[in-house]
Amino acid sequence: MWQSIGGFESGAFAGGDPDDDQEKSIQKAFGSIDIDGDGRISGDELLHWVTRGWGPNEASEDVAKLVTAADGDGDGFIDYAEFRGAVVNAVSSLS
Ligand SMILES: [Ca+2]
Ligand SMILES: [Ca+2]
Repeated sequence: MWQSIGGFESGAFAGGDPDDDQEKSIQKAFGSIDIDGDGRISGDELLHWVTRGWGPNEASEDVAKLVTAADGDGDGFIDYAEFRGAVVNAVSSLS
C-alpha cells in the first residue's frame, strides 16, 4: 500500500532513487501522516491515515503489520528514513 501514499505510478523509481519532485512528494506524505509532527509515525497515526483514506474496513492488524514491516530498527515507530525506504521499495517492486 505504500506506493499509494504519494500517488506514484508503478516503476516511478525505475532509475533508482526518487528524483527531487518525488522526494518532495514522499516528504509531504510523511508530514501529512505524522500528525503530531514529532518526526516519526506511530501505529495510531498510520491507522488514522489509513482509516481516513480507505475507510474503516482496513483492520488495525493490517496496519500493525505495515508498521512492523517498515520499522527497520524495531522501535515501534516509522521514522522518515524507514518510511522513505518502504515507499521506494513498494514502488520499485511494482515495476
Ligand atoms: Ca508522530
Ligand atoms: Ca523505527
